[in-house]
Amino acid sequence: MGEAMSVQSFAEAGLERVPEKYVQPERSRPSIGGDGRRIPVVDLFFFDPARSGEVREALKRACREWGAFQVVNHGVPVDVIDRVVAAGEAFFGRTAAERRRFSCDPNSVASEGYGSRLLSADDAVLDWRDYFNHHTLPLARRNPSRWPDLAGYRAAVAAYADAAAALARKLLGILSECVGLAPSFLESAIGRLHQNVTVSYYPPCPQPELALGLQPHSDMGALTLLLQDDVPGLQVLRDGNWVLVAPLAGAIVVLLADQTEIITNGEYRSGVHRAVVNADRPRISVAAFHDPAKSAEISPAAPLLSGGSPPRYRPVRYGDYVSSWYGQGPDGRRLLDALLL
Ligand SMILES: O=C(O)CCC(=O)C(=O)O
Repeated sequence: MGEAMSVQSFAEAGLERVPEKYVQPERSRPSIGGDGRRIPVVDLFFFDPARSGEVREALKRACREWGAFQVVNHGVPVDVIDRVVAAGEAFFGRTAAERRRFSCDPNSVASEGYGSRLLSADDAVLDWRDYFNHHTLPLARRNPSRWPDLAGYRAAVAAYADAAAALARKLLGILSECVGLAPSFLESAIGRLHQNVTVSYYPPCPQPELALGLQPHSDMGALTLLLQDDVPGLQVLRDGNWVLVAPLAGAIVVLLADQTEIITNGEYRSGVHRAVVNADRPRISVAAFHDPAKSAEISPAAPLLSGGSPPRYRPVRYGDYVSSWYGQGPDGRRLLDALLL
């Protein structure tokens, strides 16, 4: 992994203090926040057409107010979820030498494989997290021979990637309708769906009050589906308060990402989130990011614009947006705000 040590190897060495590179400035340190609110849990009723009215109402509210919600009865089989989480546990349960066989290229952003350090800036505070990033869609990007050769691992990641993409497509269809667009609008605006599946591993942290598992950010692409195990850690920002997303067995967290906010001209918000860590138990999450092609030109949907509703965001080529995200990194502001008109 280049010069970077994995966070897991610090944790396994029994460090009593967090190394300086992982200490957040005071203003960014985690708080046991929250104002009693909880992110919405939306029952999708397995997409039963007889329940579509109430599902749409609940989704619309969640997308406008939070940009983040959990879904249940979503149609992704429990064993597909359990197997991908177990695959992550199996990989991070291997020795450091075995994990390092799959190290990603530390000099190329979002490269495939095992890594720890996301940002290129030398002065960035580091996240208390290791990860394994898989390229899963389009299928031409999917090469399971680059993934760990543990029993069942590759099949588990591929099965989850396919199920997550099917759910993401269904959600994009309903979310289009909820904002008054044709069901195919969001997916067509995104173009060929690109998907990465990232398993994050947050080792126990000796000083969890000083570090973050993942710094605050909104996701760059269109829509993220996130699985978390039973260890709490994900927090979503709402009106200046960090709200913990309590793990709910079998549920999937949906995070709207920046391009969806642009296309819906701000009708929907992208969800700002972060991960906090704890001193006692490792935590695993599995994020399936659904993104536009780098060549896609993203702009507010024409049917949503009128004299009284002018565009609120400048158009952007998705590849340029990604480059500036990695160039700048999460710094407490949303990159998206730079496109506001
Ligand atoms: O682990 C989590 O709960 C958050 C993961 C996440 O935000 C990400 O992978 O971008």
